[in-house]
Amino acid sequence: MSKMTAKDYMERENKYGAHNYHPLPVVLEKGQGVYVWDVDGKRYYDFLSAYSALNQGHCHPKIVKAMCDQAQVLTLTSRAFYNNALGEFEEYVTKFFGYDKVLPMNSGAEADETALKLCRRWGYDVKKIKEGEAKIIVCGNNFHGRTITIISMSTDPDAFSGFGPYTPGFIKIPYNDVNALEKALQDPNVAGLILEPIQGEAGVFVPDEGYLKKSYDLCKKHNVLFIADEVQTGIARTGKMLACDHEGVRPDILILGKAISGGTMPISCVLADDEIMLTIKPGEHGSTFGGNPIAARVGIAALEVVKNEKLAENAEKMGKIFREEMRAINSHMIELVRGKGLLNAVVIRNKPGKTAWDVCLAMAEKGVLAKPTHGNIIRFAPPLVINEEQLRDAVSLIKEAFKLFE
Ligand code: IF1
Repeated sequence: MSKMTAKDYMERENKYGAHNYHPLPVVLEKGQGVYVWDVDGKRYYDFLSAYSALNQGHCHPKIVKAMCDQAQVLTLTSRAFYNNALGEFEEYVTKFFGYDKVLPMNSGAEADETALKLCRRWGYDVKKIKEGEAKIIVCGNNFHGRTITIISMSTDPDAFSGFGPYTPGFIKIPYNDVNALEKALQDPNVAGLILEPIQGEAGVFVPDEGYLKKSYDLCKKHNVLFIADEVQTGIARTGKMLACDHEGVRPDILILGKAISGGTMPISCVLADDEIMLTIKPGEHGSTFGGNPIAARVGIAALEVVKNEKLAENAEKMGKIFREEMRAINSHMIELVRGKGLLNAVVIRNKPGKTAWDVCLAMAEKGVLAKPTHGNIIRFAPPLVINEEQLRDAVSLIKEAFKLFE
């Protein structure tokens, strides 16, 4: 049997796998730290980090060890019984972020759904909204996952078209618009506001300074829960442990996913204080794998790495260098560079044959992996363990790629 080529791998996926993605034509087989290698042995800088799930870098030894050690002993009990690992994670993560309790799930979407259920239940039990009338305010250009209820919140036809009928109970307002929020909050049936502190999928859209704090204060004024989806912006990605930390905002419900596992397995969770968390009673919510022993050990290890390796500080420092270097590129293709910490994006002036996709193909050729969103925006999000030498080397390769279009 001759060695499979990259083309063979891609054709096999195309034949047997659903076509719900359009990947870059790169077939990876190994990852370590900031690097990945394809099946032909070519090395790349990973500047996507699986959409910020790999903040600690590929295959971090401490996290992989925690995973492998626990996998030899006890992988899953379900929540029908206690086990000796979950409580340790629950204590660690609630103290790490400063909340009374945590509800562990698996995917980010599941954590968002959990937050929506908690918000509605709090609305009925605590705010005394009439049963079935609770509303949740969402922001235009949001991305919170792919379930039917979550796409019911979406304003992106690519996300919701052809999947109706939709879940009711959402009020859509423009992002980064405090006046629109104030107006929507006049409705006494509003139970919560859910938003991303920086809109990732929208193309790393950073709201005005003070937007989060003003939104939080308005929610408190109207007895409405402020729910932060930090699945992508959390775990040190934006230069602080949480993106909300940039404005000193403490969400009533905090949603985490992706890098809370260091990109090893699906781990997500929702954090809240007792008044909110205890509105869900035994048997009213759950998941087979939510909070499993491997996830418990991996979650602790992944957060310890973030703290011990000071990844938030590094993201802040490296992000500043990255934006400075990218803004210095004198290319007619670059409209603007924006971001916070190591969550950045470059907006491209697409022209035929000179689109964001073409740039990503050229960067892959040079040894840097990134992918466009919304056609003309390239998101750059390397693992937060990247050092200055690696960052500057990657930037020089990115510059070479842009030069090809001059
Ligand atoms: C895809 C996007 C990013 C998220 C926020 C919840 C979730 C996500 C803020 C759901 C997930 C992923 C999903 C993945 C690509 C990626 C993505 F382009 F889709 F929108 F990152 F921007 N909240 N984002 O970003 O978490 O259920 O995936 O674990 O669906 O293509 P999940």
